[in-house]
Amino acid sequence: MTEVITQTYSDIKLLDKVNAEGFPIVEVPEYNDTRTLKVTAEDLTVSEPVTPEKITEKLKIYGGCFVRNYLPEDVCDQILADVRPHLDSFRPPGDDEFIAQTTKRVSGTCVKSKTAAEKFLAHPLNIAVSNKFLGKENVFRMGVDEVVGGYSAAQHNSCITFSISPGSSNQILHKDDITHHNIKKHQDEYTFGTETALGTVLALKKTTKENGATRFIPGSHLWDHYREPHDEDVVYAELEKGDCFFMLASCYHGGSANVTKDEERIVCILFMTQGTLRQEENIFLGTPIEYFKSLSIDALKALGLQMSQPYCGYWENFDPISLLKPDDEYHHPQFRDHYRVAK
Ligand SMILES: O=C(O)CCC(=O)C(=O)O
Ligand SMILES: [Fe+2]
Repeated sequence: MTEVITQTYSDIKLLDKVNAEGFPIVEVPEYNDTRTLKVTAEDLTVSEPVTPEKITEKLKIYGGCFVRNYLPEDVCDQILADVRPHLDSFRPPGDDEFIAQTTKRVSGTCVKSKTAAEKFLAHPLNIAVSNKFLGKENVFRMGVDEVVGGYSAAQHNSCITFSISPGSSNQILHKDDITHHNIKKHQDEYTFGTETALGTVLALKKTTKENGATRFIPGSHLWDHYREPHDEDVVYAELEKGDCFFMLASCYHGGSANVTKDEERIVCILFMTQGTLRQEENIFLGTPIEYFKSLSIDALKALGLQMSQPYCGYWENFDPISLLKPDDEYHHPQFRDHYRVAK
């Protein structure tokens, strides 16, 4: 059967060469954009009193924004106490260049910690800013004489607690909206409606450049899809416990090397997404897991229980089918193809 792909954006040129490791070498389209934003942490910090409008303004310009004293320290301590047993029993999801083996990731933090759900996810600033970037309001004709309005609020996308241990190296710079195949063209000014996710990074302990603070490239939310990210353009999201860093998912970022002897770098990263990025029917709530285990892999794939490449729809860091069908021959890579860009 021929595969039909209805939406695609891969205008790369195969050069008919492979490198020493066997990866095909490609040329990517020119992007002709060299803008860099040289900013300090102060430029990225909102003043008191913090309002959704002030955060929105910073995000439009820089793609990132610091909010100091976002949550009280005892709330952070409670979230950490709730996830600590899960960090202790963490199982790395296998060989993956993107997910370092020295980093522990506790996914589903908002179901493992009620405090995370009530205080971090439901934080009024998170809700207001997420709705500004991800909420949708539209009117629809219903028949001949009626027009109705509908509002789709932003919703939880993921909430992962990341622990980076001493000895870890820099995570590759990436955008988290690759999970939604969000393709952006160069923008001179930020355009609302181009975002599929918005993140908040909460420090559960003091986070420094030395112990692995998330680094990000200010302004990269306005870049062309193919522009390359360089480490010399990053700003480190250094945070005191309880501080928060807001970030659009279309910004390049990554966890960083932990060069300390004995400090754990621990943050909780929540992403919100558009309310419409889900299935119309919620068939998962209340359906016994045995039902899904009884289905064929083909039926499970069509129900959406196979992850969408890359990294969308995992359960506990694994593809749900590998958990539902542990005895079957099944492997679903995160990337269908892997190339090296010609230099
Ligand atoms: O650990 C961090 O600071 C960032 C992790 C991250 O961006 C990711 O795994 O997607
Ligand atoms: Fe990320």
